[in-house]
Amino acid sequence: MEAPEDPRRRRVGLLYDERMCRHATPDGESHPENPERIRAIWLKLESEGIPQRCVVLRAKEAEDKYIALVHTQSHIKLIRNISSKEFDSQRLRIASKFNSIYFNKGSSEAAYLAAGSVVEVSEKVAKGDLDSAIAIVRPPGHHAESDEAMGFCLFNNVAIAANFLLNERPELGIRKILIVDWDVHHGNGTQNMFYKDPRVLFFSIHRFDFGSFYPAGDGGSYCMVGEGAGAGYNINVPWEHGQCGDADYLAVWDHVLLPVAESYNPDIILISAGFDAAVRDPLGGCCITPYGYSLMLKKLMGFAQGKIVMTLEGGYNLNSIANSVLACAKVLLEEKPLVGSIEVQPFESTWRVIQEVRHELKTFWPALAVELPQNVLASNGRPCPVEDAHGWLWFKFAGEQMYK
Ligand code: Q9C
Ligand code: ZN
Repeated sequence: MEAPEDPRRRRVGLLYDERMCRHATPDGESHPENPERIRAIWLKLESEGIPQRCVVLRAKEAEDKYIALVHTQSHIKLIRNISSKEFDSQRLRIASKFNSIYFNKGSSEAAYLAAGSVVEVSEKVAKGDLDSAIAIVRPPGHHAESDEAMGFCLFNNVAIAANFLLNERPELGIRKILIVDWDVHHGNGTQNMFYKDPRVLFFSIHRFDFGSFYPAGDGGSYCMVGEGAGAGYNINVPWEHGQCGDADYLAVWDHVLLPVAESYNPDIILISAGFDAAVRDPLGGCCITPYGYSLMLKKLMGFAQGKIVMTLEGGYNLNSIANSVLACAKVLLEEKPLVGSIEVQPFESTWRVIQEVRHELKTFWPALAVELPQNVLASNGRPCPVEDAHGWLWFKFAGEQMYK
């Protein structure tokens, strides 16, 4: 006989589906956003016995009427048809018209599955059938604009799910959604879709490098606070440079995100969980450890009665993303205590950015109006360990030459 289920045990949804691996470059050229990403994550979770402790779900295609809540008909039609035979000869040319996009015969199905999966798990968490969930999906979504594929993203998976909960399932009582986008890139698509909407508080923390980091331009600036009824409900934390890690992210959690989350009191939290700010990511140049991600997640579990949906966005080092997702899964399963330590101090630039963001948003969020204590500001910039091509460890200050 099976042991009775522990009623205190947290029900964590885990969604993975091999069909999302069929979206790949058309001629087998290598690409950072490739099928091995989600396979590596799934294999790691399996090797650690995580699926047995979760509610495992298969992907389900999104319905056009839900995608249409955030995307235009012409965009939906393009993504629906791009993999059909009639498009065989045109696919390359069409992809080349977009910024950082490829298509193949598996792209349409994968895009519909990724969006549908996030809708599915979000509905289950909103209902209370699940406490929380992780959707291991691709292609990613947060760069996709309402009428445009962009930055490896076809449909904006998280935005579709947020709109679905607000507009299609009002009986579930989800009135306020906090989206936390910790992918290393700015979530331009999601920002634009909810810019005037106070029902969605969009928070993005990303490399900005004064507007030169992808997707580049002013969109990711802290000045972008939302508009009309949505003023104050868009928060950007733009890093000035790479090398940001656990200490920097957690300082922003403590001094920006958590005070705002406390005041906003969201009904559910959707995380645009890219892992390209992880240590050793080839695109991000930041250094969050699995322990850092687990703390960032743990600190969010105090809100929205722990209703959290994590959706994969970017993340391009297979080991880093697998270990990071594993650490997050353990947090959602409430395997405790967390073990680890943060050895370094935030950069000086981190305190500067935190103060700029707090200043920009304090009229909307009184919790941000108090001056930061002088002792937190006194800490100095610190070096960050980086590995070179030969596996040598060097230490580097942001914006400086490497030295041993
Ligand atoms: N000079 C995500 O992480 N880089 N997308 C293009 C062109 C594109 C990242 C560089 C990076 C897209 C979901
Ligand atoms: Zn990214």
